[in-house]
Amino acid sequence: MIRSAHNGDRYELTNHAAMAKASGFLWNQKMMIQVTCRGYATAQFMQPEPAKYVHAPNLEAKTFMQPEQNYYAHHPGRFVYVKDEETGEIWSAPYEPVRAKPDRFVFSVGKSDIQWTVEKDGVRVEMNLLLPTEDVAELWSIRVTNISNRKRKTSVYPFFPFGYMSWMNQEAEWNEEVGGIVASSKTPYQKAEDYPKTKFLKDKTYFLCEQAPVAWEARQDAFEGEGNLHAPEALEAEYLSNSDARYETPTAAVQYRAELQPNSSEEYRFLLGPAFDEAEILAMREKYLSKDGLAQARKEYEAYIAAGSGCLKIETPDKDLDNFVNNWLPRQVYYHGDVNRLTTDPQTRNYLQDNMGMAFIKPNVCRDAILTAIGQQEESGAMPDGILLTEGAELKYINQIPHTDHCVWLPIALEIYLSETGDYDLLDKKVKSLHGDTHTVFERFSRAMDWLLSSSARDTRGLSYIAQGDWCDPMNMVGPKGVGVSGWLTVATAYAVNLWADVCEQVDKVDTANRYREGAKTVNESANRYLWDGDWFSRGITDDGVTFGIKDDKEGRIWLNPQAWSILGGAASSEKIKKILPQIDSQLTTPYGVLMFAPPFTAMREDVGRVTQKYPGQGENGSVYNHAASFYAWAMYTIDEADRAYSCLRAMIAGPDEEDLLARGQLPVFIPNYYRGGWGIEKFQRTAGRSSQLFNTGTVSWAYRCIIEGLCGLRGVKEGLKIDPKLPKRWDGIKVSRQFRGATFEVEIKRADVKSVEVILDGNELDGTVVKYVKAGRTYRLDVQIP
Ligand code: CEZ
Repeated sequence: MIRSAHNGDRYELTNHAAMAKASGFLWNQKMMIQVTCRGYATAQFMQPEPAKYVHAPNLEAKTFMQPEQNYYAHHPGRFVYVKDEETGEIWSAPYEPVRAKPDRFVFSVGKSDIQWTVEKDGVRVEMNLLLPTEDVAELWSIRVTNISNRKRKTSVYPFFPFGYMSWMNQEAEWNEEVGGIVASSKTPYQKAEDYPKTKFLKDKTYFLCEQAPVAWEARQDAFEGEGNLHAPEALEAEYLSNSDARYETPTAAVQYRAELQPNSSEEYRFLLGPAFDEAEILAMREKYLSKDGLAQARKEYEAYIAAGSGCLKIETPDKDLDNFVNNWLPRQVYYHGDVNRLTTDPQTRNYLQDNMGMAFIKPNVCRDAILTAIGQQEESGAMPDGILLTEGAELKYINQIPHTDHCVWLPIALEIYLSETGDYDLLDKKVKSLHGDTHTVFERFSRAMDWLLSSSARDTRGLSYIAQGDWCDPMNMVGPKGVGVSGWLTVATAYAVNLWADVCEQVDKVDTANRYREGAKTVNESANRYLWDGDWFSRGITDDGVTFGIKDDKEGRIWLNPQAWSILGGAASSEKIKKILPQIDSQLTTPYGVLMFAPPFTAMREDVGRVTQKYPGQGENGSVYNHAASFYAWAMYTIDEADRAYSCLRAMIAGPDEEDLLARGQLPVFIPNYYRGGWGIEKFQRTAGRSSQLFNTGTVSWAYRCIIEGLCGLRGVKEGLKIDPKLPKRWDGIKVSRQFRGATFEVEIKRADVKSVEVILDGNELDGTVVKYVKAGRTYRLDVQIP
């Protein structure tokens, strides 16, 4: 049903029904599109705020991408109807809207394109979607082949509905000038002051055809008639009716007559996208709408994607892991770092984590992001809720709700960047903030850590205030009065401050380092005094002084984050870790990964907040929230718990066995933000493991880091590359190729009868486990023996 193809470059799904929401996604810096195997699509572009060029048929609220997005017959999609002109029978590719059972179905997700091959009754339709690298448009080629042994007379109707574009103004028609259907609209607004903002928006949507069709339909009603999308009335006639849409729902359907000899085919090319005016549409046609234009775009886009291939190739006993890590994981990291989830005001924590992964792909992007972030540091040293990326951008949605954790992510991102590059000069760079004050990077980080340790951020017990949320966005009612504290943020503060102390030490500021270590120590003492619940750390203490995430709680009893981060930050002693880990094993570990907490809430807890109102097992309410799981995996690597780390990471990847894939309903081409929890609870068992299908997630930077620095143990330190692999016990060895500071490391890691890690570098025994003075351009051959 699912197989990897082309050396892992593609994943193919050969069943149209088993995983209806299985999807692939493509992006460039200006747009992204997610398409399901059955042809439904969700696309967005930036102008500069996210906008749509095709719409649902009803008025849509502006919102972020939805988990487990639902699809329905009229959901935007890209389809091709085929009519047999002799029998009158119709079907559609990829599968929707007609839902006629195909004789053969292949949905093939590539790294730089998405393809379908669908066969029915002796006709094959191949659809191919590509994106340009710099522009906003979908580049489609559709090939129809006669695979029967007789001559076939068919009509082929690409159908790309535009949806309800605007309640103020919308129309569509065939435009001879540009050679396609063009819909025009006015982005609705009400305030006069919004007029200038809408004036230059790309309010046209075009569907351009390389070859002129024999007929077209620009009005959705005329296309459907008294039929519906399963059997549009327009297809009963010899020709589509050439109807325009005048303040009627616009659509794009065109008709070609294909008379095909056995084994012969016709190929058609199309462009779909938004534009400001006709001139822009013509320019797009000129640039892309030809065989050569598409071929050129393909080459460029492949090169763009290849630039994000990352720094690691592995060969392990787990081939499916290899495939994911070598092909798909860096791609997803690259997506995050390159487009910041298509927002103009990413949450500060997302921005820093999405970009920290770029340290492994394009380190300069990470560097710039760190500078951009601290360029928006408040004068108090605190970090804002979101980072503004374009002129005129504003803090929106969740960024208007005060969260207190943003400073924590600074040293985390910096640590990864410095390990990877050794670029300590960054610390001396002066950064003028948008508030007008100037400090060096070093000073700015110190100020952020000072803020975390200050009485603005901590109560008299030394615990960190939560306000209306920490890492957990919807934990909004623990501390709105300004009293409640976050157990996670407390131990995370210690982690951040300790990381920063390490950096201080690396640049020989020993006194400063000691001062911060002392700060972290007092934080950890507070955590141990007020948050330890006997076998694990609690999640926090509410405005009214109620400690939660404790043994006595029936719901939300044990939370993963306080455990993982108390290990990272040093609050958890080794005795405590010995108590914590078995609790995580028994209460939080499921076949689909490690839960964010358990049991899920089934009713509102007004002193915890919105998180408890999410559906049990969904989102932050006790799912396998992979971002939280990835923190835990990293924590496990830092204490040599290689098996726990590996199983936690492995569970983030759907498959390989069929049962698992079906439960998740997702192709292993990305890690979703969650898999549903509720495993082992009767009511939720059926849906446990189901993927959110959302590929926006802070997980991937951490997961990639876990593989590189943890599993493979090839981690940068100031002097060079430190070798300390942490393979699962049942593995005898792996091979790794790692790019690091411009050099290539070919590494073979094997179990041997040794007491500690031993490294042979180019045939000679290495003194210690750090390869120093790494020279860019050189290839190093390492033979590593591990106990
Ligand atoms: O958003 C994520 C945030 O982008 O949730 C994480 C948080 O750390 C990330 O910064 C955990 O809370 O507001 C909400 O209810 C949500 O929690 C979502 O917006 C959530 C989604 O996963 C976004 O895709």
